[in-house]
Amino acid sequence: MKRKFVGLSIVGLVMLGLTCLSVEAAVLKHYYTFNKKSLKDSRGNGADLIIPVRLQQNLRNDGYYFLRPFDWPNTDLAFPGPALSSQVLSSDNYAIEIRVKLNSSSLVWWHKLIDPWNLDPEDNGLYLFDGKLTYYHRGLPDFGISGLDVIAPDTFVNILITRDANSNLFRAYLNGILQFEMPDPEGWAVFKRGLIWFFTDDYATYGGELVEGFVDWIKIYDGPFVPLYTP
Ligand SMILES: [Ca+2]
Ligand SMILES: [Ca+2]
Repeated sequence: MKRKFVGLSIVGLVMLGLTCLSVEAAVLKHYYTFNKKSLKDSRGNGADLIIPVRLQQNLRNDGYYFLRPFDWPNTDLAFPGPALSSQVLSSDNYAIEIRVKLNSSSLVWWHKLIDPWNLDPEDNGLYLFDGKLTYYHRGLPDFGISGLDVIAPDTFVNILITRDANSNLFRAYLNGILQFEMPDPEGWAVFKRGLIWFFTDDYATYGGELVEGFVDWIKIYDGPFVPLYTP
């Protein structure tokens, strides 16, 4: 009995050790705070965020309102952004964390949160579907893979997505709780087309899936991790 207890303890310690390692293995490489209306990486490691000049009026001292432009779908304003060069992160092994508030209108039907393929007409990406985190790509059933929890409107939430290059697993977390896990052997969630777009949809669905809300910050890590925080 004692032997068994010791054995379990060692297993427990190893598991704890692995968990800690996996957390420590992911390093925060880029941190976009938007503070003082800055689009720069506060870690000094990366490219600036890109937002059309005329939409920079939606910057505040603590964040950015991503809103459907009033004269959408005119030219550059059809893509409110922000966008970011995909060079700033490992394309297939990463974590991206955002703190956002979402408008109630974005919690009904489809609205795209992150587009990994530079607005490719494939329409691939991380969406909200009826207020739940959802991944859509054409290899999936029509309604993609959805998470568990419906996001509350006008309330700050923490959204974390991770992709593990070893397992090819993509995971999405809401306020630290795993929402879904998606096998991704084909690399739909690999950032490989120049720009990553936040809060912007492509024209495959005529811009009707633009999302509206406010972003406090965006963090980019050099690898996946399991969140340990609580909201
Ligand atoms: Ca779309
Ligand atoms: Ca901020």
